[in-house]
Amino acid sequence: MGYVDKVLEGLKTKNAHEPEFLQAASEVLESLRVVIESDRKYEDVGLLERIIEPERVFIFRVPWLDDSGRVQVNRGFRVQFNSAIGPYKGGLRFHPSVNLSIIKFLGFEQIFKNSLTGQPIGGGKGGSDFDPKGKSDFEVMKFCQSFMTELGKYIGADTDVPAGDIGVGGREIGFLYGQYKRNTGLYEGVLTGKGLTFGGSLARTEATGYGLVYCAEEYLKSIGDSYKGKKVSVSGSGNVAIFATEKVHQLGGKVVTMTDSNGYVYDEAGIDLDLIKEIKLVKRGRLTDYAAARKASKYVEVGKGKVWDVAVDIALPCATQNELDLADAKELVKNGVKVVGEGANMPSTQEAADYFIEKKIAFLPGKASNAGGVATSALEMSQNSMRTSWTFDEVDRKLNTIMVNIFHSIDNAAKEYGMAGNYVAGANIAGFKKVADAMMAQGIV
Ligand code: NDP
Ligand code: 2IT
Repeated sequence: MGYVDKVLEGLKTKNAHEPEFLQAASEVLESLRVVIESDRKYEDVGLLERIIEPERVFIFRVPWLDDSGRVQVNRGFRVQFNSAIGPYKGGLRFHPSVNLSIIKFLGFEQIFKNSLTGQPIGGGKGGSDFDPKGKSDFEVMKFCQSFMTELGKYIGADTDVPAGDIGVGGREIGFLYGQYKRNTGLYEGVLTGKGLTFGGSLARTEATGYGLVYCAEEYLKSIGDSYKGKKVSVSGSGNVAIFATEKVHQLGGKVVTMTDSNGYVYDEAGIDLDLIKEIKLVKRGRLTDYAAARKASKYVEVGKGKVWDVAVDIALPCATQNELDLADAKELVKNGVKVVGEGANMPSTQEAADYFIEKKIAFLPGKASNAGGVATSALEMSQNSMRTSWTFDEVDRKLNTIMVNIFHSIDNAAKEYGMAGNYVAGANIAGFKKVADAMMAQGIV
């Protein structure tokens, strides 16, 4: 049995109860086969066994008082996965579905994503099964304070720097930052995605969505094409979805869909961004509110059809893991999709991703195409360390350059290993090599 198969077998036995982590780790190991099996040096130092094991995992109790004075208890997580190339870096997710498997899959993906950005950041992720939906601002604050009182023991500007993810935006980062400062007395860049008045970077809010669109734009340029006149579907209606839509519109394309966990809207004239921002970012409302305000749009409830049934040139899944399965991929391809760019983390199932690649669709995997968010977080860390702040245009230009470089590094890695156009393999290989080199140079740790 080859080295990769041996490690895969151990992975499955040890993590049988962690399906999302198994999915993410198996995909990476499978596509590293060509690299690993051509050189014994990785096996000699047990590199794969080490890279699939987090350096450290924290699981903790988060007690807080709700508005009626009742005690609520949630579970908190932080996975410090890999610090070979820099301090742990990765978001916090607050969603009722959060468990160890989901945080480990996200932390594992983050190692390779962060490596692809070209910046000195290791991989980590955290979060809680707390659901911010339907909670008052005070409840969210009390939860965040309790969460940080525990998490704060394990993080720091030079050790582990969390940020946002699903359910964690500017409001939550503000509360978390306030409590960290209060508990430690340190005014340091321990979180990214901070408010602009206390160390946040311009363009961090927009960065993941913009970066996704820049990455796909570079692919389009490579075939002499652009967004002009393209019809685009977006899923999700949160941070990533909104700013991906904004950038597509700026570049001449038209986004016609958005989703939330209750359904999707189809707006033939193009999503009205001012309206969606007002509903989602200000009122914390639902897409049903959008449909009610835009009579010309169509609303389809969950269970009565999927957003991937809509015929488009480009699809940008920006909601959550495994939201696009093989049947959806077949429908998209049948209807003529040419590019699929993942804004979310692992939104396509393995079967869907394989199908896109088989059908020669330009499939840009999340760990490359959504790396603009964390890359701009690293730019925020740099600005904090230098005690300076760059203009929006400066940060946006750097983000654009990073995404262009990411596209070419995954494209080149795929070509180098005889898999031209397979950006999944390209991203895994290019991301892995830098981390593996650093781990080997640092000895068996
Ligand atoms: P938000 O919380 O801002 O938005 C999430 C959106 O996805 C909402 O519209 C939400 O709908 C929908 N959604 C979430 N979970 C589910 C679910 N289980 N089923 C159906 N819909 C769901 O999060 P972000 O926009 O920040 O994150 C979206 C994705 O992008 C995630 O996969 C995240 O990991 C990834 N990502 C985020 C980055 C960032 O910088 N924020 C960076 C890189 C990747 P509803 O309101 O109904 O829950
Ligand atoms: O998945 C991701 O890359 C994020 N949620 C952003 C992480 C970060 O540290 O900015």
